[in-house]
Amino acid sequence: MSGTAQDDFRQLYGYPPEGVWAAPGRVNLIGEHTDYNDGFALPFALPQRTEVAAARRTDRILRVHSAEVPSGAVTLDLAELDPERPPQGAASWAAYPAGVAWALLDAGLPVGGADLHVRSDVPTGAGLSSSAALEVATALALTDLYGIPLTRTDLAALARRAENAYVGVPCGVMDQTASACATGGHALHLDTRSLEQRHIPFGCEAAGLRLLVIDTRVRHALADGAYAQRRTSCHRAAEALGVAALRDLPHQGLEQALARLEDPVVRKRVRHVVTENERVLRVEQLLRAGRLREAGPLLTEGHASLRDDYEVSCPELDLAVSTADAAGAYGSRMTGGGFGGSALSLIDADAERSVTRAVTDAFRRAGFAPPRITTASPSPGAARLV
Ligand code: GAF
Repeated sequence: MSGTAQDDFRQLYGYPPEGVWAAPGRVNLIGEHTDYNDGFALPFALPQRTEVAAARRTDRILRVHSAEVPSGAVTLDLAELDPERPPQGAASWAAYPAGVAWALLDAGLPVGGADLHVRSDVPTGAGLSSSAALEVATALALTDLYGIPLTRTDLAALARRAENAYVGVPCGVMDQTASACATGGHALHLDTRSLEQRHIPFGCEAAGLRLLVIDTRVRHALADGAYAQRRTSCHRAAEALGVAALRDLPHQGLEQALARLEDPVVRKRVRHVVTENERVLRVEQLLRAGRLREAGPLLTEGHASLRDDYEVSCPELDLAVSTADAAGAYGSRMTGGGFGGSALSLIDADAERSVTRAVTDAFRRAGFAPPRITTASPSPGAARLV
């Protein structure tokens, strides 16, 4: 299959889809591991996206097929969707669309059967939110098909619920919100407590800048315990400090708060979250003032905090960041959950080739697999295409 999502749907199911919906992956400019602490994040949508061609069925069957998975369509009965028994093995990818259908039904929304065909150019496991793109595109398709009016913010919350409760990944709401709500040419300032959003103009190209996305090709899996551990230790620290969430610790009183924590590791985790929230606010101000280059050092500072205090980086991410910075980037950092995945780097437009070469050479010298380096510009969020 190599036509459009519409053509592929028709070929696969023998009739045309009713529409095609798309949702992008994201890069988080700054604000990492803050979203499950009620904090701030500043993601933007990637041009890479997941498309879902879909049509209603008259029964209660959900058939899902992915161009990226060779093992064929997965057929599920809506009445039997059970978070205790998500699809397994070769069909495990189907837990994302199935989880969305389950979350809609669990919220009492009148979704029925559907045939879905998925195709995507968002790299998986690269820290660029391929899961959220699939969830949000599916949620948009099903709610549109069945005339269910949801705000984008509610759609994102529902997609996150699918991931938490059905897929079993304890993520925050940043990725789904970026995919559902971002707008082209803007970064999305997200307050993950109030869910308030501000669209901040982020015109790199007009400023003569580029954002490199350096996929280290070290694959991460958020379901692995380390993400959940970080989350738990943040929640315990908030409890010990008598606040609802680490978001409530003011940056100014940080040292006093840290002094009240016995465990030096927990102290580091808390320091990351509190300083990262502050960095988001400072980067937002710089973006608003059109002082994009000055945001660079805050990106690199954020990386150091993720590496040393939050301990979610890896040698490949550290090498990408230090090499890009040494080759003239204004600043660089890992993006997403970490333990692999991608870094981003803010560079002058005319430094694209030299920084790309420097990072590629450094990876070769270190014996790492070649990184995949692309540029990203802030792109539109989810939409119906056809
Ligand atoms: C992953 C999660 F899915 C997000 O919710 C967020 O916590 C991020 O890691 C770290 O900032 O992408």
